[in-house]
Amino acid sequence: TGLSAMRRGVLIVVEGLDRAGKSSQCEVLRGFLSEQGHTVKYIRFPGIQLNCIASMYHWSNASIDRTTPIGKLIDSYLRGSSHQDDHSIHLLFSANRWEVAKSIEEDIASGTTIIVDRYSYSGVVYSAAKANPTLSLDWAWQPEIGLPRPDICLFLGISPEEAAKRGGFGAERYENEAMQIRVRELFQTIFEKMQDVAVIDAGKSMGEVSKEIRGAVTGCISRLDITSTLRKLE
Ligand code: Z5A
Ligand code: MG
Repeated sequence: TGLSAMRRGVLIVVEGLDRAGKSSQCEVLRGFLSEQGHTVKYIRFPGIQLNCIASMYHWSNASIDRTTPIGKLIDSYLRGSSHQDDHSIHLLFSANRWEVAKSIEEDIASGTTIIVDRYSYSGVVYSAAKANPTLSLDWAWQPEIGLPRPDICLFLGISPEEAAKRGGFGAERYENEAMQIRVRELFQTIFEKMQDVAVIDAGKSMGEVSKEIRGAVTGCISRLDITSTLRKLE
């Protein structure tokens, strides 16, 4: 009836270590949820934002592979083509989320489920892993406060040995062993304190990992109060 509450979308974040299979699993999850009848969008941080950003910038569907101006700065930093102060690049990563925060909220409210590939948790962990004395986890979290809070965060954990089997380090700035060791420890630190996180053993086969993710997401959706509004990070 017209009185029945509209079903809001679900905000699902996929986080984890390098080469844990986040992007691959986002794609599988997107297929699964679509088959279940959900309207689903995929977005990733940093960089290429599909649809939501494209419409904000009045891009046609043909040009959705463009990045935002901030996305481009981040991309050039990660590839090593430009230098940024640690704090400055941190704030740009955060700004990259803020520039789509509103459209995420609108999509969720109007019934679209969004799968997000990396989010604020990568944001604070990679910055704090630089061991810059004036860039603590606490400092790094501040600009994230007020962003849409995920209904569930899937954390894909993988051992260094399993990750190595999936190819060596790439050429990007953070793809080195010292950085990855600190990233691993810091993810552990923040997830121990966090609510609504499902820790997934991503060292298993694609099929096994997808199955665990489906279980966690299905559980989250069944518990979700569909008349509620999206919460905010605090
Ligand atoms: N960063 C930051 O500093 N601050 C921020 O706020 C944010 C990010 C948001 C770029 O991220 C960098 O940005 C990242 C953090 C920093 N730095 N690092 N390092 P990105 O998300 O663009 O990174 P990526 O290029 O997507 O790599 P990735 O995330 O590490 O990969 P993945 O998405 O987890 O994995 P995948 O691409 O799905 O799979 C990797 C390979 O493994 C591929 O060949 C798959 O076929 C294979 N694979 C996947 N799953 C399996 C299983 N189960 N078995 C066997 N093989 C598998
Ligand atoms: Mg990825």
